[in-house]
Amino acid sequence: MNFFARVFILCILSLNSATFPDKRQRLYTKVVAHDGHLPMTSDIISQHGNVSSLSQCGHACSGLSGCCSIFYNEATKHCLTASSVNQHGLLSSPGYGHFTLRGEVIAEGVCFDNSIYIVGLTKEIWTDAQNICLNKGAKLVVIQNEQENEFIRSLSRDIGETVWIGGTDSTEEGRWTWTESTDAMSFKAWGPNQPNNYNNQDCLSLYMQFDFMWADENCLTTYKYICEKNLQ
Ligand SMILES: [Ca+2]
Ligand SMILES: [Ca+2]
Repeated sequence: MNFFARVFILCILSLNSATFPDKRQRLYTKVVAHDGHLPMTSDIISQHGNVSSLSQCGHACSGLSGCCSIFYNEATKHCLTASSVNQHGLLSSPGYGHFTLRGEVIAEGVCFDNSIYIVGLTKEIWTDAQNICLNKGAKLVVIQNEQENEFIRSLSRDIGETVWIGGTDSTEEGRWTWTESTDAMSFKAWGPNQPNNYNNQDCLSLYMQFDFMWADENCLTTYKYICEKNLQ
């Protein structure tokens, strides 16, 4: 192959890599229940006209801090980027499809209330699960209220087995904290007769046999786990 042919091929290759920059680009899943509606103004991050495709609209979201949802109108080519959008407070506006982030290709994740939840599908002891989350820029889930607890329970039902979340009483027996804080937990959702510290259990799980109510478990048991990454 002569020199000019090589230069030509190199140019084509670099053009391709510019057009398709990253295999880790985000995946979007259509939110059927929200079709034909727009988010409240306070949830909108940016608006774009003349956006040629859904994936271009998704591209606008990928670079934006806090972006978790896109609204795209095929007919008008209008694209809205938004934070996580829950069902309430949507304005009716025909023609728009609502799509929500499902995380990056390497990790299945779902958005809820300004966090991305990433499911760890390997079974790990609690500290290893936490370290894997930290390496993704996340942490084991911190559950702050009933709504988040119900969301994480439904995610766990999809996983179908007990999962680790981010609570522990390893520092002081019976005093449960989230790993990011030394404060005692305020919201709790223990299963029946839990925590019982059976054979010194210091790590928090959503326990399948209790329909994913909370149970203390031995930290060296291996379970799947859920990481949480805050979007704000
Ligand atoms: Ca304990
Ligand atoms: Ca227990």
